[in-house]
Amino acid sequence: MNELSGKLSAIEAEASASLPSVKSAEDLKVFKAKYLGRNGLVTDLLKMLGSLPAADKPDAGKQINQLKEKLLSKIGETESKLQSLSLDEALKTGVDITLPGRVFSEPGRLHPITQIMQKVQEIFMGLGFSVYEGSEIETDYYNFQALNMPPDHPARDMQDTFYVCQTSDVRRQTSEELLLRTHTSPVQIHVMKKFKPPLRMIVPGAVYRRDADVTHSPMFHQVEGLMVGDGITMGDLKGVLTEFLHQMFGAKTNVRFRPSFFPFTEPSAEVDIQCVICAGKKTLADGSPCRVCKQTGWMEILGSGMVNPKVFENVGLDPAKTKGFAFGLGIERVAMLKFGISDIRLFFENDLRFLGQF
Ligand code: FA5
Repeated sequence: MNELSGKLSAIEAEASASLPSVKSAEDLKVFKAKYLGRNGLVTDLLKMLGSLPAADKPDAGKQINQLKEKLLSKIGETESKLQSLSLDEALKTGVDITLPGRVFSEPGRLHPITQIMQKVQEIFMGLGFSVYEGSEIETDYYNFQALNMPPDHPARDMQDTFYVCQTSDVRRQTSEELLLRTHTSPVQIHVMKKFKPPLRMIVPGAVYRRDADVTHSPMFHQVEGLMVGDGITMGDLKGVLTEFLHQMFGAKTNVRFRPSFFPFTEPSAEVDIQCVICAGKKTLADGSPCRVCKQTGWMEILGSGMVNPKVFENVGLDPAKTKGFAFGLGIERVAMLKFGISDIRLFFENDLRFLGQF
């Protein structure tokens, strides 16, 4: 037993003497292995326990384990010291703790179509227009008939329609076609049936048509406009729409009104602004033809006209006394021109590299 006590004291003294030379994690690993590793000095003593007389075993085991505990505690202390030293060292040699933390998620933002929709509403609200909303599923009556497009009217072909189903009203013994609205104009009818003039309103919303190419999408957004009251003329229509387009695209933007046809307005005009992709030159800088304006130098942006007297009759207003103008604006077209986008499909592909630019 005396011999064991001597050995333990010698090991402890040697370990205490060599600890100050432990300067790194690697040194500490070597130190630990020397005393407590599989063939370490303390481990060897524990292995020898079995060969001692039974009476000596408990005391010997106790002494060896006490030394083991002491060494483990010294190793733990040294480990924490080394960690704080290495942090101090790193701070001295170039870690800038004032740098902001790493940002792992990009902030969200509004879709470009939503941004343009909001801007359009802001401009018209500034001109005294109120905002109304309508249903995306409509009856044939509101989408076509009340707007002066009876079932066999050829103008229906201009808006190739997605039909939903037939609805039947058992009490009245009628059935009616339901469809995805092809334009926001049916909301004009709902509003004029419900509220008396004077009216100054816009209707933003999604509309649907069987249409698909670089400037046409099967689902797109329109903003309908309606101004009804005493003595409203085509001059008011031109004034309001020109003011809107100048606020949207800049005061110097060229705007043109072209005679057109819509069954629900008479006379009617389509409104174009100069193509911003080719700046009205019809070809791009590399000489290739401008696909967006189809080499016309202009881009159609909205349809408009004086409300057809037949529409006033359909909503129970006297066409002799009531005058007004209406318009329908394509939001994707405005966004394409405003941001210089040549393919409408980019808005709906949800590619974050594209959307992140707005
Ligand atoms: C209409 O939808 C009429 N309701 C507009 C109107 C309202 C005229 C009130 C007179 C009075 P049009 O089919 O031209 O008209 O469509 C209006 C605008 O929607 C177009 O100028 C165009 O900018 C946009 N547009 C039409 N079809 C598509 C499509 N498939 N994809 C994207 N934009 C479209």
